[in-house]
Amino acid sequence: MKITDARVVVTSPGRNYATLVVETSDGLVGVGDATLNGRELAVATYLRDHVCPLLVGRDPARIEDTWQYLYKGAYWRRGPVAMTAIAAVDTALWDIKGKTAGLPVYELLGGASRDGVMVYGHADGRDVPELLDSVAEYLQLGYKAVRIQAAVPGMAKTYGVSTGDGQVYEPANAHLPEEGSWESSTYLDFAPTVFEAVRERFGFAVHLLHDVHHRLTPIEAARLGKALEPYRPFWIEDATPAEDQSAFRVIRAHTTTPLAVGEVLTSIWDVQTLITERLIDYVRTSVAHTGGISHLRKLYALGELYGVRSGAHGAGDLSPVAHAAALHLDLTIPNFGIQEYMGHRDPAAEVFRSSYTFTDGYMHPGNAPGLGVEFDEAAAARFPYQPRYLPVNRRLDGTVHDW
Ligand code: CS2
Ligand code: MG
Repeated sequence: MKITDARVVVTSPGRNYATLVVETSDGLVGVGDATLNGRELAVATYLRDHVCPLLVGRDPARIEDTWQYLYKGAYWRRGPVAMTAIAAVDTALWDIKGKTAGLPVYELLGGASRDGVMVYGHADGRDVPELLDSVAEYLQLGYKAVRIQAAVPGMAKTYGVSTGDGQVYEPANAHLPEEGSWESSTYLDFAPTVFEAVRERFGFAVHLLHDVHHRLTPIEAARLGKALEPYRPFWIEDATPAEDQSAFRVIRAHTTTPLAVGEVLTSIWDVQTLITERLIDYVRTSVAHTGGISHLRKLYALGELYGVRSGAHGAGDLSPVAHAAALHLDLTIPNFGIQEYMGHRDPAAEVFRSSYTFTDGYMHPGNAPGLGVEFDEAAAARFPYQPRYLPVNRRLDGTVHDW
């Protein structure tokens, strides 16, 4: 069997997605998510101009060889654009391999290690009462774990708080980057009160997660971790910018609150210190941005050696193809922790027809051969790309800050 065509489809059903479609001489089609929020066209170009021409004629069954060929053959290593492009190819080839074998991808990865994948949803509120109502909705749906984000009093906008349009929160919603404002001291005083209110209303049975979104200094993050200990968070995420791996030594020295990091990191080398020094408890790298199934399973295997569990990124800007691939991996690895599941804005389901299921707080990828996601190119053509950027954040004095 040979690859006969490889093409990138950029579409915008509810938000922009880039999808790689790989066709073979046996008539099989594999898909991979190539979406990088706010930089979708960069990955599309990397694939169209520098990768797809190299795929035609290759044996799609040689997944690892293709991964090494694309990674080492580029000479320039790592980074979100290249690793998202390689991830799209890798995922599409695993999809094809599953279809060739007539098996769901998880069976090719060693079979199920659990019956379902525990997921967490995104509860949010423009104030604490609205957040409490949002948490109640997720518990009603059967979620065992909920991320909690509330608007910080006095801040014009806060990350993670939807506008209340009833759709999945999408931060890349402007033709040019919107500018946000931020003050850590206000947030540091407010965050513990949010946890206190949620625990008071719902008790300790529900897992509570929180995303700091890269905004604190290491010692501020240590202070937050310590302040939240009485409320037993499942994790605080991205407490300080992830690329400063040694900064987590400072946080670790002050608090037992579990730490999750990794959604902006894109290779095993970028988390090597975090994992081998046990500086984190959950690694958030995603199948869509970390070189695909082949590379992420190696990263998880490293984590297994050091007691670090998976907590994969699963925001709405990772397409249903990426979510399906994540669930196949999540179902099999021994050190699974939790999977983010934000869902997707309408009308994404008109373009991506997925077979994964949600039941009482757990998900399953389904047993369709391959990934179990059908990509409808005719439907995709109805939703042309729209230039969209993530916000840029500034401190109150105007200094650019982490968003
Ligand atoms: C967030 C993401 O889900 C999360 O943990 O950090 O929603 C992130 O803001 C987006 O993926 C950025 O595109
Ligand atoms: Mg995050």
